[in-house]
Amino acid sequence: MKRVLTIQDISCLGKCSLTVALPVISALGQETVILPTAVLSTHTMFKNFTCKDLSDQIDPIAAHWKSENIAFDAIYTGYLGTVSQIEQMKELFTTFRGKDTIVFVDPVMADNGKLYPAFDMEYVKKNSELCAYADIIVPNITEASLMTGMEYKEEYDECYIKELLARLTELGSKISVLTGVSLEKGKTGVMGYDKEKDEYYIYQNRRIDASYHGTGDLFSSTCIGEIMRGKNWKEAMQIAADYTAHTIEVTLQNPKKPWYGVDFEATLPELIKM
Ligand code: PXL
Repeated sequence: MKRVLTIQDISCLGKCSLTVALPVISALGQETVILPTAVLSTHTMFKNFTCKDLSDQIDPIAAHWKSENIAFDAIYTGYLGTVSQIEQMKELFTTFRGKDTIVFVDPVMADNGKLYPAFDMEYVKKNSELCAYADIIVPNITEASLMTGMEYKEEYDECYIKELLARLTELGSKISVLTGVSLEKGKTGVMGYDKEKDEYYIYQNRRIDASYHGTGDLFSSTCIGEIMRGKNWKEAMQIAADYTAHTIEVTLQNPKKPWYGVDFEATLPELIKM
């Protein structure tokens, strides 16, 4: 069993960030250590959510783990709240990165051409700095265009995606993966680039016309869980893309489907067998 540290917020209700990462990575058979960065009543797509910042807990928790000689096979960061928390992540990566530790950064901050509430261009700049510390980054097209300064497009071709990947790679990670890439009508998926091998990977599956919060977190958690189960990054991306699409489809069949997140609880048993 591998040990994964995942660092993101707890949205008490909302099916995203830690309430997805912990069950998914655990279900994939890996020890999942959590470091909550904030506690919110819900994710930020609800109105009037509460938020308690936990930045002051990060350094003492990390110091305690260090004193216990705790090591991690992977460190996976998702939604973080502030610029100074990103600075804390850089330090934490440096402290806990062993020879074989995989650092996986999902620079969660934007979608559909727009930054999430509470984030600004300074936050974007910090997130692009954090990508330099990563082995694998998994931004969506909005996040990638913000971090690289390239124009955000809803209609594009493979050339545009390759250019985005090239510019993302310049930020410094070994493998850059763009999510939500639609290269054929009716399809969507991922395209990645491995700098060391100079190798591209495209995976497209069926496109489902529904947009749900937390699906990026479901994708990333599945990826890191599968990598820990021994899959290479390309196999992991494919499984994660298929699993996320399938979970959206299952959610759409639920007559009481919640608007705020997907029913991954219903599909987890299938993931385990995948
Ligand atoms: O799923 C990403 C996410 C995580 N955490 C919080 C969010 C969001 C997206 O909006 O608001 C608090």
